Amino acid sequence: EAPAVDPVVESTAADIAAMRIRGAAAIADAAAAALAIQAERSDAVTPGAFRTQLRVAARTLYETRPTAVSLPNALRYVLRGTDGDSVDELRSSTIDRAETFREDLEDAQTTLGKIGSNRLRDGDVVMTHCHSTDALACIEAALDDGKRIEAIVTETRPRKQGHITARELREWGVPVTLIVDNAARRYLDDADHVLVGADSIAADGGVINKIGTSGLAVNARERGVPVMVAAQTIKLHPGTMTGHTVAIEMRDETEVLTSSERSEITDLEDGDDGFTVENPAFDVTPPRHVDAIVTEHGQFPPESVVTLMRELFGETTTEPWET
Ligand code: RUB
Repeated sequence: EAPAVDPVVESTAADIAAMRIRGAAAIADAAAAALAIQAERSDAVTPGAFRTQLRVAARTLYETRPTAVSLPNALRYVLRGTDGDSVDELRSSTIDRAETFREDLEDAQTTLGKIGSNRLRDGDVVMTHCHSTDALACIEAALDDGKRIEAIVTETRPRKQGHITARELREWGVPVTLIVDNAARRYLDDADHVLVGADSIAADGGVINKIGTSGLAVNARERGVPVMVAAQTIKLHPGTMTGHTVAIEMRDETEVLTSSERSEITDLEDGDDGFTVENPAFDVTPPRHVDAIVTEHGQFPPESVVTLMRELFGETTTEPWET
């Protein structure tokens, strides 16, 4: 008999897959919260059944989106810390662990924001891409220090997360110029920084973030504009220390073109083998195009994040939801 996964776990997984919950930090936070609800409402009568339910719930959440490592990092943190000889003990330790994770996530972002804000001077213009809560935390801390900041915000096709960034910045009173992604190079002349977040950071310092980040970083380097990546350590990808690469999520073509747009291009009834739409959600920016990775433990040149990863992760073993 299949173990009961709580409906909240199912709906959280569906929300992550459909991007109603999106952005690496928000995904991790929602996954931890869902595990706590699974624990709270579990009908398991034995510790073994409880653990099995929790593992199945974790796997359901894990299988939603492949690129942001904050998701498996969150699941691992909660599952590895769950401890007890009875269902009640397991229940309360899971809930505590999830709560600690969520509090740490918020604290890390606040600390990171203060550290990152040191790179921003009064009057600076910051170009952003996509919507990153870690990146916005740096701007918020700079504003709290009384610095005046302006922003150039890329629209971020195809899902237009730039609109979320623009709205948040406007709520803080930051003057915003919204541009299409293809205008970024032209507007880099007006920018003092490129500031983005990350879904994963690889051991070699490669930054996996919203599609278009790597091109923006190359252009910024050519224009002499420093590229700053705001990423709390939950974005560090432990598997890359042993040579694994980060899977880039490919999303549905309907995000790129409607069915009527498709039929204007090709109207073959049985489909057209010669026409394909590709929609990668993320890309990899090589470390040489990144000036600094800002974490809650300080700022690092990308090539040195591996040292931090060794300190934080040590040896990695099998995943708790794979047993
Ligand atoms: C979101 C994205 C963000 C990172 C960091 O992509 O690329 O830059 O997730 O966000 P999507 P945060 O919209 O496809 O999820 O700093 O909030 O974790």
